Amino acid sequence: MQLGEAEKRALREDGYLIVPGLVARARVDAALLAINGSLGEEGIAKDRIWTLRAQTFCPELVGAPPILDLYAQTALPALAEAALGAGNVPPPTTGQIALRFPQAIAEPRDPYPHIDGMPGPLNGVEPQTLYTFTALAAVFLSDIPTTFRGNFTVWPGTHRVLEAHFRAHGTAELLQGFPKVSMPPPRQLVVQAGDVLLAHHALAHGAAPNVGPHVRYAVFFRLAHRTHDPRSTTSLTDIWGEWEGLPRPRP
Ligand SMILES: O=C(O)CCC(=O)C(=O)O
Repeated sequence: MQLGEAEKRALREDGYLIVPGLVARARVDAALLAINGSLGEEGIAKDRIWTLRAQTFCPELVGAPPILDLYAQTALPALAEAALGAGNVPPPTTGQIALRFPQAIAEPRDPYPHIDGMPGPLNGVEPQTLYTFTALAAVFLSDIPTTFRGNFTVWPGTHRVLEAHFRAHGTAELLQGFPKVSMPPPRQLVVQAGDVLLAHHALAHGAAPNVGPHVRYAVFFRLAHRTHDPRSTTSLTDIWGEWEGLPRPRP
């Protein structure tokens, strides 16, 4: 697979790309069957709901074929390698099952931004450490036709804003929270089941509240270039170093 100029531009400038319909309906349904089957069998422990939300629902499924096949048996590896370079993307061994349940909120607001791997009380990242990777890939399992339906929400271009900030101030601030930088308006992504997102790890994002009638289903894969060290912050201060499929922007 080759990225077209518009796709390269979207990744470079906005920090993300959506590929409509990359995953076939049968694979979406196989994943939904596994997830809904697990919810029916295992239920959700009420006292763990915020941890499951921060980490993954249905933890027993994260390495199971219906989840991993959303990556391995689709064109996602080809897409990832088109962006990060051929042979550079070890297949993920787990996929995060991200469900966003409906909430009765009268005046829903945009979510707060974050980048993954900042330490938090529930997300499994140890205090005083950062966990970095290269690219976030999402497979959407639900149609999200409008805003405030648990939409994956991005702040376009913030991977570049953050790179400039981290170059000037270092990355240690991330141990305390998301840096105060100038942010563009958020964009709640409207997608269909089977659409795929590929985003830079340093792109600010969040999950919008879901005030619709249906659960929002998605699976996230965290992809690291084969040379990536998850404890290194180089990929935050040199955001294109691991994206070998994209020409480096001119300084
Ligand atoms: O569920 C979503 O749409 C966003 C999830 C998220 O922000 C994350 O897992 O880091």
